[in-house]
Amino acid sequence: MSVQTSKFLSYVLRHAPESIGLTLDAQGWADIAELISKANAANHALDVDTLHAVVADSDKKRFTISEDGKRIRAAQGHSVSVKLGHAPVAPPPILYHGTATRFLESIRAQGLLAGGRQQVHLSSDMLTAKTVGQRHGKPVVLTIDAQKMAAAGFAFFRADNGVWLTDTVPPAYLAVA
Ligand code: HQG
Repeated sequence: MSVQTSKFLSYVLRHAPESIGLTLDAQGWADIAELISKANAANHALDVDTLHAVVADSDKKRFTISEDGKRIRAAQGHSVSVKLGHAPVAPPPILYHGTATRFLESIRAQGLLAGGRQQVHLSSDMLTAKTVGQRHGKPVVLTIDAQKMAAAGFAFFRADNGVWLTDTVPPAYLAVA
């Protein structure tokens, strides 16, 4: 039940708010009361306790509740255009990206591209990257020389849940871990 609700929230808050007639603000926030009423109207049973339980149980802290408790947004993963509003931060020297081996050739040629999402998603630890890569097939972990990228002027952002975001990673900064 809660996995189903988590997937539903990810879908609505990252990819298709319009599927239930919801509008996100520029920073990706949705009004919780409106989300609940529109979800129910679209036949997705949701109440405030379930929503809070799903947010609290999310292993990757996928959702953020605003300080006033009235709004919710996906921490990262958006395909809809949002400006999360994070200031650029200095990254750790090395970041990791998990992908599938079948993408390697293309990644070596083009670097990491955001594809369907707004930005490239990176992890500060290898294990998380491996798990992310497994979603796509036989996993391979890439290291990103984030320190060198930052020195060259590339901006890095940290999502509400600690996932690192950047616009693109050129091939020169990538290596297989
Ligand atoms: C690959 C999940 C070919 C890229 C995760 C990845 C993350 C290229 C795939 C978040 C490429 C895109 C995002 C290129 C990149 N040629 N393939 N030039 N550049 N790719 O799902 O990073 O569990 O959009 O390596 O944990 O896998 O949903 O991105 O394999 O944090 O909360 O194109 O989503 O979070 O796949 O995952 P995705 P991702 P949740």
